[in-house]
Amino acid sequence: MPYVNTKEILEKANKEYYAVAALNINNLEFLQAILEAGIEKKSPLIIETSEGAIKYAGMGDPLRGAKFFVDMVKGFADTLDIPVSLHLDHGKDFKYIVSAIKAGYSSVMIDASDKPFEENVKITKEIVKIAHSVGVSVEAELGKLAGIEDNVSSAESVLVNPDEAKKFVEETQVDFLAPAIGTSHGAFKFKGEAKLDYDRLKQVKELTGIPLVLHGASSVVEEIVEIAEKYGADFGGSKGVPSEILKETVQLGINKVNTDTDLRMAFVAGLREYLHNNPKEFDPRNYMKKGKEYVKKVVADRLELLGSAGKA
Ligand code: TD3
Ligand code: ZN
Repeated sequence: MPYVNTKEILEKANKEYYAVAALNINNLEFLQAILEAGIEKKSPLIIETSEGAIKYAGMGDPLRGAKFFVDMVKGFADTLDIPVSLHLDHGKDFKYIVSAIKAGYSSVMIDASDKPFEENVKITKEIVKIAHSVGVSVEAELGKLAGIEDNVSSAESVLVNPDEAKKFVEETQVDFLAPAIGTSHGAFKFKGEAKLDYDRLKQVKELTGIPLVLHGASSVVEEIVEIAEKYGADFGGSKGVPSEILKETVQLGINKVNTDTDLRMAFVAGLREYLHNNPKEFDPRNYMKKGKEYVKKVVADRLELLGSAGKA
């Protein structure tokens, strides 16, 4: 099974009550590590890139960056037996959204969650019209996530209103919805105990029935933090969404679990460890090995936890 539509992956997950990891990449090495985990666990995969990733890869040109990721992801996917899709994460700028659609992304997110409800509806509707006309599926967001990462920022969180979610899905015909239920982007998600609004999530699922997306879902893996800090990192105060809580959200209707921070931390832990232990090394194919190994391990554990292992 090659490069597929994200909708295909998520509708199966919705029917069979599991979630698929959506994993952010900026380069070849993270993609290789993620694919290796997916192959090993026989799991479908959603690869996603932010607008920042497209800008980075394309040396400033959105269409060039988007084409690069489509070529790379589709090129690999066509040689594999697991379903793989490519998604634009947090699309905000029409230039990037249209570039992703033109280049051949399987799905795009339009994130107008910082706008008033009616404006979010209007903007999302426009993107849905363009994307659906060429078979690309669409994700949108309701409520606001706190935290700052790339160009996605918001000072405080605003949780989703379930009645608005129902109205939003009916009016926009969006394919997947990301309801804000208390997570945030980055490595510092909770000051005290980790807590999400399960009731709201349950209501949104009952009222919409469509595949739901959890943003800011990284767990900040303890073993990884320990390794990174042993070799010089300072991740003091970091805290993610614990595994048990993630599992609970899947039972309540989450089908796509966005993960970036955990991969970044895993890679840098491996990189630090390797460089510390091999001071004479300067071949990137060697010094990136441990980073890739840790990314693969973190992803493989996640695929098991979310229930997508064996679903390819
Ligand atoms: O959308 N994302 C990916 C990262 C945000 C923009 O770069 C997420 O929701 C995952 O967030 P995290 O920080 O928990 O991995
Ligand atoms: Zn996000």
